[in-house]
Amino acid sequence: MRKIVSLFILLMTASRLFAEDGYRLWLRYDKIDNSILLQQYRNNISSVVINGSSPTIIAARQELLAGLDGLLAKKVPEAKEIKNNSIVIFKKTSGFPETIGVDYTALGEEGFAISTLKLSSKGNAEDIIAISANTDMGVLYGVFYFLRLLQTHQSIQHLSVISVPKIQLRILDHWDNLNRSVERGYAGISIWNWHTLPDYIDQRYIDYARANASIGINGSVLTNVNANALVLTKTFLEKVAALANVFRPYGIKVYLTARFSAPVEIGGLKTADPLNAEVQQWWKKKVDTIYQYIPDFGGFLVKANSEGQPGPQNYQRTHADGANMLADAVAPYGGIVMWRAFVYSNETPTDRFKQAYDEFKPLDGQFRKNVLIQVKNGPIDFQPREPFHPLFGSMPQTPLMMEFQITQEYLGQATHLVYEAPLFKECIDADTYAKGKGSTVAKIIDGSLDNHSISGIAGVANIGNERNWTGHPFGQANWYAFGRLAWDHDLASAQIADEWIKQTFTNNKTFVDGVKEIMLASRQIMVNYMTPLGLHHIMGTGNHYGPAPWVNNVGRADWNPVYYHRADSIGIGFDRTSSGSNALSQYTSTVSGPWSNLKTCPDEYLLWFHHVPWNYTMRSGRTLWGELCYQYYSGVDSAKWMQQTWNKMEGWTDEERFRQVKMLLTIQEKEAVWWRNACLLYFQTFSKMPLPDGYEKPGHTLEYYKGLRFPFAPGNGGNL
Ligand code: BDP
Repeated sequence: MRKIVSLFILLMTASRLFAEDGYRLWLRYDKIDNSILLQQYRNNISSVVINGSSPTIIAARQELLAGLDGLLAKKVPEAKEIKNNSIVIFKKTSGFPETIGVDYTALGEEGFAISTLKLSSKGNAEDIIAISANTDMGVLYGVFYFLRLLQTHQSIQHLSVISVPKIQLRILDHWDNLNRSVERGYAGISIWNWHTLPDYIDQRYIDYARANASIGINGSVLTNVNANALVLTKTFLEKVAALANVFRPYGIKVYLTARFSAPVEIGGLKTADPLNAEVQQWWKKKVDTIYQYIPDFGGFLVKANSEGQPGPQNYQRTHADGANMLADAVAPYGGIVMWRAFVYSNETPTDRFKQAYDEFKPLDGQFRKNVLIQVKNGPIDFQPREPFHPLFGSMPQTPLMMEFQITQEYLGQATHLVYEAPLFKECIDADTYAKGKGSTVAKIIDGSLDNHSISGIAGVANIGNERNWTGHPFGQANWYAFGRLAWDHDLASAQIADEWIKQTFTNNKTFVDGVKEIMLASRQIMVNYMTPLGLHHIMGTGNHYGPAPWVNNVGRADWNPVYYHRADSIGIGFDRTSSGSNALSQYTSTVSGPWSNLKTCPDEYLLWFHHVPWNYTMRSGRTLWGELCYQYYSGVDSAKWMQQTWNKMEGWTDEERFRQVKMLLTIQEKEAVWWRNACLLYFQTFSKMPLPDGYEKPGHTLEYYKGLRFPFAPGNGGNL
């Protein structure tokens, strides 16, 4: 009996060890569970021939062999000689025997080609699959692409793939502090263990690099934009160098945030004035030191004169003065400066919406060639829905870099399933009309509209040290989608979801279809139960968790939800037309025209731009109040639908993640109800109109919702 019990315990432990804990992300490489396909793949892949021995090629080799080993459940031998059904990976210049009909000039530095070929150099025609590129990195990207084909059960016959990234700098911004707290992090603490670096190399650093390379991310800003100058000291640079060494073979450059006052704080100078010669000299020397540690250091990301951060304006200098000083310091090494446009000043009484544009547009043309201005997707702050930022299209002489937020600061944090690709796409596809029709945000950030030689996109990471990296298992999809869109902004949200589900869970059609439906609907569902019709920034102050539209007592006006919704006895919404703040004038007239007119403004942006009477008749025929109620209630109904749809997935995927998601969807539904009730009860104090008939009554009073407190809510600045 005892034997049986211990055998049982042993089996249980073994199954625990192999339980799906989400750590492997979308790189699981489990055996193909379709026997016909498995046989085909096995027939088509008999050996692997690898040309080259650089660290990147070694990484590609390891990935390919491990991937095939898992997916085909057999050891694919590595061979020196090309044979029938070999997979051959090589760099163009590596002396591969034949030209293979690929136009290598089109592939650039990072692109790759995957081609099925008949190789006839040795008499017999041999069928092979060639993964080739101009660079080792291109080869590695090609290997990941090839493995994705297998993981998503695609055919590998007659391959003729050419893939080249549309944007050059594809970067994750970590808002990680040196004490390992993460500003707006909901997945544990920072993955950078500064204390044990540089000697202890956590396997996670390597897997982080693999995951990023698999989706084409090629840069990582390691530290919070609310920067700590200490990271620029030798003690930390040594640690940064250790991470850079891990990332290098995977094509990922390291960047740091530069605290503008560093010359004073760690350099002992009296000023950080960017026009002061000593300050300039200090930064030059600092940069020399950084490059001694990290020869391929990417450059700096800077938040200056925003939310209390120091900057050039402390010395009556402009953002251009500040950015250019740093740009001059990194230029000799090929480094860049990403200078953030997320600035708004307490003293400026104008609408916060307008401030970044007012500040930066006049500086167009004044930045050095190696400066990119990093602009958030919308004018306020990563809301569930924002119109595109008016700076896009307004600074033709300056490369503008996109800043998206992957971490769900305002999107239900790590307990809500919200697939962000539709949010990213909505902004990328928006037409600015800067140079007439077709001047999309995509063409601005990829540099093609104004012929810029550098281009970039950044996503604020949602990664922490939780076993599954992102807290919510579906947070991984947002990391994945960001990378895929950074590589190719033309990809559709549905395709990205499809790929991700198949690699992360299963290729089973019932599961893929059901889950894809949930994912694609999830962003709009969240908008409906949180901030329908263009409401924005009505989340709890500080932690941004849950609804708090009533808050009106925070020090500065534009940190109060009441500043944004402006509800009163007449109506609700922020008048940004010419009779209000006139923020709309920052867009081209083709864009602002329809948005300025209450009749033509799309419902989803309505309260972004108009103060609308409660009894205004909407397109639906309902009053504004009725429509608001309708949207909040349908948001909750849809959250319930998400739960029901997920419940049908039981059995199609592993028990562990099924249960996790099920519990999280329960929280999401509960919080959707909370959002709906709290917001409608509060807005009702202005509208004085009843809930339409047939709607379930709120379970609590407004006072109850106002009284809720969340003392240790995660991701609140430096909170651990
Ligand atoms: C806001 C966050 C704040 C960040 C800031 C920024 O609430 O924690 O520091 O953006 O982007 O979204 O600088």
